[in-house]
Amino acid sequence: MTDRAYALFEEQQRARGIDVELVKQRLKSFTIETPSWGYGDSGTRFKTFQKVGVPRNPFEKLEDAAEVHRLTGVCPSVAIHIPWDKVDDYEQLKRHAEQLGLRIGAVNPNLFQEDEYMLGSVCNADPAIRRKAVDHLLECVTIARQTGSRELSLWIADGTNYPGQADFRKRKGWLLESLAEVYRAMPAEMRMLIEYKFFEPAFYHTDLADWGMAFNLAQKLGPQAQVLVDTGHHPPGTNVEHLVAYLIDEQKLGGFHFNSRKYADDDLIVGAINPYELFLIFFQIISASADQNPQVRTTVEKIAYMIDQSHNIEPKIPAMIRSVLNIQTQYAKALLINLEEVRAAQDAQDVLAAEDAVRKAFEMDVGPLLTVIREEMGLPHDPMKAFAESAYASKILARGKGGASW
Ligand code: LRH
Ligand code: MN
Ligand code: MN
Repeated sequence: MTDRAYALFEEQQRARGIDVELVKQRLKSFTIETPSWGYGDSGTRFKTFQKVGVPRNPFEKLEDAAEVHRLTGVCPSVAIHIPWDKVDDYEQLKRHAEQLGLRIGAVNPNLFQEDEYMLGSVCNADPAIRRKAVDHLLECVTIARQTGSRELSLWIADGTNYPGQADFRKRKGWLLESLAEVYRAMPAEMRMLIEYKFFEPAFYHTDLADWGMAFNLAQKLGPQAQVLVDTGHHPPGTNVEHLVAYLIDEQKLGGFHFNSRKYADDDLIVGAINPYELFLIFFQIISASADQNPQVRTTVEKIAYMIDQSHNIEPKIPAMIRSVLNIQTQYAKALLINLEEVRAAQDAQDVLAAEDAVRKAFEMDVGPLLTVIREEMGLPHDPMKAFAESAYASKILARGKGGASW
């Protein structure tokens, strides 16, 4: 059945002028980073449900991530969050990752869980608290060096709850001053990815509220600083694919935190709520990967695709596998857009033909293509089923309840 379905798929795509071999190659080399915190117990402000089999420490989180990589073949790196993944010896953590066929991905500092940060971290009016925050960021640069990580991924939770509570412009200055010190400490091959969010935990203003502010900051810091787009961090209605295209064109898109949102920063499984948005993001990326400007092409090549989800009610490893498969599905669909057809319709200013050239790829069934790719990569056809039947799924039950939160 698969063979026949794939043969038909290939024939149809060739007839549409799609280079199927190239599509397959691109899918095989498309990698997705999973977050250590997505394997731990996480919750809402109302409740964190404790699950059986959750990893008890950063080493076990890596083991779970390795299982996701073993079954999907495309998740060779894992993002860490400090201090959630604090260990005595980071070189040992690096070696553990390597032994599992993984590497440490982005290092995420945490400036939102200490009492002192209640009124801000790098934007706090108190210089001693700003110093503490910058020292933590510098510590994370060191951890990135020790673990072989190439990205320092920053989210600044600073903001205020009431008008007049603090001086916006002073805080803007402290933010730049603090990040500039960290930027100067980074080795040449390290990137600083700057993430923004429009609200939460503060509800009146957030110091780094949107992509424009992150972009401005990255411009001021220099070429090693880029913007990170977390798909859940925008007000409803935001045209995320547009800002993605804009940032790529400015060579300032550094990476993604993928997840789904219905309302705000819901952190649900990517592709579960609005798969068309994800598909349209990939359309912009794929379209820019054929840009005439080599710097735009290099920007696209370096995009870090990361998942950032908190699995509150879902079993953690299957939730991560589902997320990876959803991303792959939308990427595969976007690779089936005939860019020449889109261009011709745009040149002819034929609105309906242009929309059709994009949408019809979304409506195609890429199941047979993904099955064949998995077969060629020596992977299970159905990674979800393979995990459910795996020895690993039963083995981790011995960990019991009370694993690591985050
Ligand atoms: C903030 C955020 C950021 C954090 C992560 C746990 O909402 O998206 O990336 O590091 O969640
Ligand atoms: Mn995020
Ligand atoms: Mn978030």
